Amino acid sequence: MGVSRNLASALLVLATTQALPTALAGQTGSPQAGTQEPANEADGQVGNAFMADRNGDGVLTEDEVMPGAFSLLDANRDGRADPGEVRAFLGRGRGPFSWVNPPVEDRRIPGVTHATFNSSSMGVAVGYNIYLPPAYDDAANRHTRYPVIYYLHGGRPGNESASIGIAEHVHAAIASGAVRPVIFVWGNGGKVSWYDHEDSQGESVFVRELIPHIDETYRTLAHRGGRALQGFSQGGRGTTRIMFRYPHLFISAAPGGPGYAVEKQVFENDGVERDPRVAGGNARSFDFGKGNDAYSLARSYAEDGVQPPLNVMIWAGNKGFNYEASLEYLGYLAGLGVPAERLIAPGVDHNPVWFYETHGVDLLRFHDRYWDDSEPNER
Ligand SMILES: [Ca+2]
Ligand SMILES: [Ca+2]
Repeated sequence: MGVSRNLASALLVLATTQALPTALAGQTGSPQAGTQEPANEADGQVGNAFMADRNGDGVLTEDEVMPGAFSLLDANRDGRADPGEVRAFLGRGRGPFSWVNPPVEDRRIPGVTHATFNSSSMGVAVGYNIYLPPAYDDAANRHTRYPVIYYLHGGRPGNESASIGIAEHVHAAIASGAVRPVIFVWGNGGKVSWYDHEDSQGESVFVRELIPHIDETYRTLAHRGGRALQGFSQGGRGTTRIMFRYPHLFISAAPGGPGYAVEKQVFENDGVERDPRVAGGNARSFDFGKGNDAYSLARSYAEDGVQPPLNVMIWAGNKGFNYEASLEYLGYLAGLGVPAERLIAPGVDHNPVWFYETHGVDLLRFHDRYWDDSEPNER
């Protein structure tokens, strides 16, 4: 019925546009979220959400809301979203956009530090989170340099703490010796997340300012052979655009659960994205300019014949709502002659933390295979 469908659509908008994907699996959402909201308003929103409870059993199930992303709502993944989980879901990811979002107090993760740098192009401070491997500060390692993986969060607007929860899985993989110690960085993609649009230069600030800042501030392998890119959902779209536009910057790149259906739409609309997740007359358009989409940029990359080629892997849960579009895009890359691996998590939906729980080591091993220490450092 219409109400349920509208609500499911509304929840999906929240999940996919408000930096929520990781927030709902025990991760950090927007630090402003939830806590300042009047209880009666929250109650009202929970009540509205439960209009989707078609069978009236007091819990929401996947068939009632959010196919392909239900784990974002059902935080303990027992197949039932109870009022507490729905309240937590609705309470996250709101508040105005900010370039600086430290993790909220109770979501801080050992080994992760929040910091800022000053964006010279925008004239504002921009936040990031950074994980340094356990022995980074040991005197014996004072001359050791480490590879860096950059992680592009999902959702809009940007929030560098949105996916901070995967840090514990990164740390576990390093501590167990499954992969070589790396530095892991979470950036803030700006208002439109990882794209340049009007006064929010998410892509350019990441490429031209954050990466140089990290290379200047930490003991990185400051060259292509020591730099990898990864991102999820909206950040998977961003990863794809950035890796194909700047293939000389990264040795490996791994877009996760990317919204390739939207990228295809942008491709077919000469660079204009009309956000299909917002119903009615409120759909917002973004004009990125012709050629600024994952399809056009892949074709340009293929035509340029970049050598050595970028190492690409697309990762996704096969229950995620972007899964089919990811398969279609893999087919498109194959048609272009662009090699790309795939890492598919069976039974996992649109949730990067869940993916990391089951396949994070494999994802990190993908990057681990390609590190190349032989190039000179640029800084
Ligand atoms: Ca129900
Ligand atoms: Ca539950």
